Amino acid sequence: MPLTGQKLLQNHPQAWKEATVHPFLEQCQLGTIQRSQFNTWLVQDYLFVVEFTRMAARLLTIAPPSHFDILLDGLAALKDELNWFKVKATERQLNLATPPQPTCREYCQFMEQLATQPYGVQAIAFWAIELAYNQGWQLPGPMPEPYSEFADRWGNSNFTEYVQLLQQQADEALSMVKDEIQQQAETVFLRVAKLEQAFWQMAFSAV
Ligand code: HMH
Repeated sequence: MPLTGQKLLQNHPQAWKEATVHPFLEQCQLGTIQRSQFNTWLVQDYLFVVEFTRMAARLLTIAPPSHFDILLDGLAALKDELNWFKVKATERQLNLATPPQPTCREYCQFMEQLATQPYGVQAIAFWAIELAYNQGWQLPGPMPEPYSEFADRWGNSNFTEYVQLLQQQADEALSMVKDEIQQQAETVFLRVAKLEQAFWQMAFSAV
């Protein structure tokens, strides 16, 4: 039986819950998150998305042409997202030329070293990273201003559909690889879950 995205979620419900359910998101929904916490998340996530965009570009270089449509949609969405982050940072008078915090740096280094992995492993990581935000921003339920815009960016139905298509592509890639590569995909999935949890915690701990 080949490994699939669904199987990974079934195998690791606790790790995935910790990646997607966090007081940071719950307090956005309650409207009680502090400015410094939210702003820290915003700046660090911009830095993250810059590196995530490079990861998306690398994925394209090894993907089969039949996967280009979805990946190019993803890259176009990232172009829009990076510009949107700049607008949000300006509104909040935040400096995006801020050094990454250790957790952000660790996540970015993880994405960089994924380049050494086969396509199926990179595709699973890419899907898991997008799914984490898709579910994380949706799970608390409708968010009040000014957070609804953020929740909607990753929680909207088009994004949900995009993440499902990424899952299909990752599943397809994994269906053709040896057990050993499937093992690597599972390891990478768990690493994404841990790093997602740590990223929320980093922002939540900001003073
Ligand atoms: C930390 N994970 C993190 N930031 C994001 N923007 C996403 C996932 C989704 O792209």
